[in-house]
Amino acid sequence: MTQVRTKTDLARSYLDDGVICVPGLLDPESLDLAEEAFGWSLDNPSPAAQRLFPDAGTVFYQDLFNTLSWPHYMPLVQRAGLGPLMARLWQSREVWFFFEQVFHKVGAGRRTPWHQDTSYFPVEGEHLSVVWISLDRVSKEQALEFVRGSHKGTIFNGAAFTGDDDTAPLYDEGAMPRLPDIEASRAAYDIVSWATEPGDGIIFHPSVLHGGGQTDAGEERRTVSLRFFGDDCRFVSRPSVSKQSAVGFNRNETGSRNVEEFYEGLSPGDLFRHPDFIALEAA
Ligand SMILES: O=C(O)CCC(=O)C(=O)O
Repeated sequence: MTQVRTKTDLARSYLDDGVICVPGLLDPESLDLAEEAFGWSLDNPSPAAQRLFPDAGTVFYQDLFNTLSWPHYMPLVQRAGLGPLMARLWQSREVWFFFEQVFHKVGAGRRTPWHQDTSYFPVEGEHLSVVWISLDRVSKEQALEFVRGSHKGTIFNGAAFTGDDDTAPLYDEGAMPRLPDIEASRAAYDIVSWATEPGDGIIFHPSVLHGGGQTDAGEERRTVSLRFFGDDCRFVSRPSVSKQSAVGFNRNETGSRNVEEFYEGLSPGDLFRHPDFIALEAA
């Protein structure tokens, strides 16, 4: 008999594993909206847009937290029902859009270093998700990988995303524990991944360790990664960034708001709120 996963199963898996795959999350119209939004982000880079690992000779591009892009993502978020989906997954009354991130990989590129997104942003809570949507087919070999359940463990120093050592820390040594070398001892970790078709979604807690997702020669991967938060999220302090990171750019020069403006006045332990985060229909 075919096993049908209910919404309750998904919520349980999300809570336990910190990551779930939702085949067919986007219908064809939502997928078109995702393509439009991704195209807008590529055509309108924020000052934080970066070509990562430029010496690799292939394209590994990212941009994020461009507040000018947010209206372009709302039709997708609404059409795909991501607000109500988050509310059901987390049992949260309210859901806010946190920010968008896009990745564009072209050619025989390297893996995304293992990392946790919460190392880069001063927020914690169970009501947090990343919805990762590839506009292109992704094979199991090229899938983004996750360490199941790691969202319940240590929050490590950020990966610096430079050089050959993927555990090289973003913040000063000692500020947070250094990332373990997961690639060097993969068997010691419970690593999960899924092949995806355009329109499938992978939903993960931003504290889950994730990495991988390399592309091969002649291939392109266009990815939209949307972030959401809900009721229980609180502001936490993170070390100040001593090296250039995507968080520290001045976006104002393009008319985008800066990340820091959304944290003004918050002290560690405060509910993570700002009136300019977009509140979504949650039911
Ligand atoms: O798509 C990738 O290679 C990286 C994705 C990622 O790290 C994220 O969405 O947080």
